[in-house]
This record gives sequence, C-alpha cells and structure tokens, in this order.
Amino acid sequence: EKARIGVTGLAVMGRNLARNLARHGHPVAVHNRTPARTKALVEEFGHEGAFLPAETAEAFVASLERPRRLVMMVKAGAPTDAVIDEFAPLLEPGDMIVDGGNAHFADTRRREAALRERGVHFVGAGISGGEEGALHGPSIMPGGSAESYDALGPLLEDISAKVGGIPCCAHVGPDGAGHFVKMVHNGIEYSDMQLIAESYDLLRYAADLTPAEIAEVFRTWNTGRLESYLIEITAEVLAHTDAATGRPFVDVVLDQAEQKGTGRWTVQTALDLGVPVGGIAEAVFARSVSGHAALRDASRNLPGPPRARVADPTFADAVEKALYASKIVAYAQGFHEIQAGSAEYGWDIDSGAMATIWRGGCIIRARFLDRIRAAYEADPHTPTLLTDDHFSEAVGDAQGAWRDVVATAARLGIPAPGFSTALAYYDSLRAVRLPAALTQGQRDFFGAHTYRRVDREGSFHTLWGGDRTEVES
Ligand code: NBP
Repeated sequence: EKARIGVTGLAVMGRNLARNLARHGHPVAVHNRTPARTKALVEEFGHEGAFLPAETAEAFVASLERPRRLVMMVKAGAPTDAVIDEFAPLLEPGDMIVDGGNAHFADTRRREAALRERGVHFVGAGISGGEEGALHGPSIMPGGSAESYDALGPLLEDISAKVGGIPCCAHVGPDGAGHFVKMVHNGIEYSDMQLIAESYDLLRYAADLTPAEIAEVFRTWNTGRLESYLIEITAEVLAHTDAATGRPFVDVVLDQAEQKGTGRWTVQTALDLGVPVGGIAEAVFARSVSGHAALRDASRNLPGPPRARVADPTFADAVEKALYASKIVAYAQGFHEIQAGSAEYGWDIDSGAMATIWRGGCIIRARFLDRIRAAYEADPHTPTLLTDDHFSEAVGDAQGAWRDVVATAARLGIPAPGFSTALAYYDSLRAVRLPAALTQGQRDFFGAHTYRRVDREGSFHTLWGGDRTEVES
C-alpha cells in the first residue's frame, strides 16, 4: 500500500499535521532527518491511523502514490533549502512539494521558480494555529499552481478547521501568495495583540482595575463584537495567579516581548510596496521598545505628568470602542497590503476568501472576520475596509470614545502607540487637505524635486534661489 501524502520534518508541527492526516483516514508516509522522531511518532500514535515510516529519503519518496504529495515541516531558512535539495532529485514531473513552514514569500517565489524548471510543483503553504491547530485543524493558506491545488486542496481542506462547515483553507494564488498572506496574517496578529495590551494597560493604570477585574472585562467583551480567540486567551492569562508568589501571573512575567520575524517582514514588505501599515509597524516597534532594557533603565526618571486616574465608570466601554475602531484599522491596513502584494505579483488574491479561511484554526480567528468577508462580498474592489457601511458606521459611533481614550492616554502619560497611530491613520484618510503640500514645497526648495499643482496638469519647479518664478519641468 502506498501513502496518499507524506510529511517530512516531525517536530511538533509536522508530527501533529501527520497525525491529523492519519486521523482523517489518509495513509501518511512519515520521515525525519533524525529517524528517532519517526520511530517515536509511530510508537506513540501509530494506533491513530495508517502511518508508513521511512528512514531514508529514497524509501520515503518510494512509499508515496503518484503524483507524489510531499509536505515538509522543517525550520524555515537554510534547512528548507537543504530538504528541497535532498528531495527534488528523487521526484518526477507532476509531483508536489508543500512547504508548511514560515518561509519568507520571496524565498518561496525563488524555490517555486527553480522547481517549476524540473516540472515539480512547489506549494508554499501558510499554516496558522500552532501545534494545537496542526493537530485539530489549522487555517491553511496554500500558494502555488492551481493545478497543484486540484490535487492537494481536498486533502488540505479535509484536515483544516471548519466554520459553519466551510473549510479554513483555500487556494490563495500562484507561487509565494500563500506565504505572503500568512505573513500579513501574522502582522495583523501583532497589531491585534498590541491593541489588546494597550487596552489592558489603560484599564490597569488609568482606571486602576486589578488584573482579575480586567479579566472579567475581557470576558464580557468576548460575548460581543470583539469575540475572538485572542480576547478569550487574554482573559485566561489575566485571571491566572502565579503559584510560586501568589501574585497575578502578568506581574511576574518580564515585560520584554520577543518576536520571530514575520511581523518585521510584514512591515519591511509594506515599506517596499509603499503601503502604510502604521498599526502593524507600531506593534513591531512596541515589542522592540520593550526589549531595550538599558534604554528603558536610563529613561525611567524622565519627567511625566502627575499621577492621576480616570474616575469615569464608562471608561471600560470607551476602551472597548477604541479597541474595536483600532482593530478595524489594523485589518484595513493588512488587507491593503494583501491587495498591494496581489497587484504587484499578479496573484489575483480574493480578499473575502482570506477573511473566510481566517475565521477558524488560526490565532486571529474572530467573529469580526465574518464582517470582513461580507464587506468584500459587497464590494470586492473596495480600496479600504473603512468605507464599508458596517465598519464606517461602527467607527463613526466609536470615534468620540476613541479620541477620548487616546487623549486620556496622552494626558496620563500611558503609551498607546497602537491606538494613536490607528486614529492618526483614520484622520489622515479623512482629511480634505494634508500637509503633504508643504512637504512638496520643501522638497522643491532644497532639491528641485518639483511638484504638481491642483489646478493644472504637469510638473513644476519654483526658482527659489532666483526670482521665484515658476517653470514647468
Ligand atoms: P522547527 O522549526 O523547530 O524545526 C525542526 C525540524 O526541522 C526537525 O524535524 C528537524 O529535524 C528539521 N531540520 C532542521 Br532544524 N534542519 C534540517 C535539515 N538541514 N535537514 C532536514 N531537516 C532539518 O519545527 P516546528 O516548530 O515543528 O516548526 C516547523 C515549521 O513550521 C517552521 O518553519 C515553523 O516556523 C513553522 N510553524 C511553526 C508553528 C509553531 O507553533 N511551532 C506554527 C506555524 C508554523 P531533526 O529532528 O533531525 O533535527
């Protein structure tokens, strides 16, 4: 008997993905560079389904039915290239390699092009949901050729999360599109987490609530429009007490956030594409600031406002509104980046479908995504989610509270970079005139960079060093 699909790389993610496939009745070949992992998987979980263990790459490839479907779940970067180099010579035209790791989409584009030369389909698939998702149903974002999706889609959809019976897996687009969308998903995740962190911080230090009280606030929010996995786990973390000290868990954790790089990639890519994603950038920078221990130590005694608190009992409601409005901005910026990437690389990504496959399995799963799906259904080419009827109404209703929360944070000296930048983005989009006109004047003054006029076509330059007449250039 041959395996329908194979998984190589059996650390937490690969092992759980292989088990998920086996549990769904798909005979799965399993392989790992260090064979002990393969053995351990079959010994521990062999009863869950049909596993075909292989010690060598040759035996692994030979155990797959054709066209071969080979999923690799190894460390991103050089290990991914090493595994491709090992397997590609053993494959035949029509076979498929799926990279389920967190590869940079540019690497995926390079690998896809190289393997296409040999007739092998290379599918960069974003997989979100961590190890639990891999086992019980992740959100899967496969790129690569449409032809490869015909052969892989049914299997991947089968093991993905489902929401209302709809799989959280859809073909994203050619070559690196899947990894691109996974990258932006992670960027949005950074932004979402930062906004939640700021909400907590304001409730704690502006409204003087305890972590346990704030956990209750989040639990309440999780019954409404903010209902999501991240809000749910926030309540869990805030309600947790450290066993060793009896203190709130959140107070014994060092306040220096780490990162693995996908948030940074989202921002770097946005800069290359010229897409403003301030909310995501501030979230990445907020983690960066937190980690600069020496800088923070040196700055601790800088002057701030007198310590004060907010007595208003409706403050938590105001924070909920600020959070919802800022979250809409975060997603609007992320989807703008997806559309810009899609246009740049000719991927033709269906934004509504991306919102659909993020509804389950992944870290940013949320009720809210149904609204985004509906917004793209109503207008697939909308330049921004903010102008969707539902979202513009929601932000219109929230904006007073949103402004108050940002002002309160500024007045009390509590950093709220995510809320602030989201509001500034919103007001920038709304502005009838931006001071960019002045910027253009300065650029023309010092560098003769020229400007365009509101009343005539063409490029112009003012002779700033001479008689200040205007010349057309
Ligand atoms: P790791 O990222 O820790 O990678 C370990 C695996 O890579 C092992 O199977 C290891 O084999 C293999 N490997 C390495 Br390292 N170098 C290799 C080489 N040169 N040749 C062959 N195999 C090599 O595993 P993970 O945490 O399961 O994640 C797998 C992928 O999934 C990563 O790209 C990760 O970014 C992505 N991802 C992870 C999560 C998560 O929650 N952990 C979520 C979503 C995506 P060995 O056993 O012989 O050392």
